[in-house]
Amino acid sequence: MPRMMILLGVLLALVGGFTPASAADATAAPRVHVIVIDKMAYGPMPTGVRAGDIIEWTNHDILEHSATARDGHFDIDLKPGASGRITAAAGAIEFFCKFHPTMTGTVAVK
Ligand SMILES: [Cu+2]
Repeated sequence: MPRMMILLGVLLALVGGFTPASAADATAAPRVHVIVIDKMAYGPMPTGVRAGDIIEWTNHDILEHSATARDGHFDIDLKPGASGRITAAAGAIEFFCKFHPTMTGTVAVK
């Protein structure tokens, strides 16, 4: 009986060990967070963004816009229907539209 308990303990440890590992792998895979631009505005800011994830801007408007970093790290021109991507680094990503500077957004990246 004690042997059985040990075996059971080992099995549980293995299962317990594998479950978090696979869950960690799933969350570690880069995810794509889309910010839709429409009617002269950036759509809702994505939440839960992690370093290494992709942030994508998609322009659904009839005007050209941009996703331009405040710190100059990126400057993506987005003609109507166009998309552009960056890989997120940890911190606050602040951006605006260089054609319409009242359009602004900030994404928090962990
Ligand atoms: Cu714009």
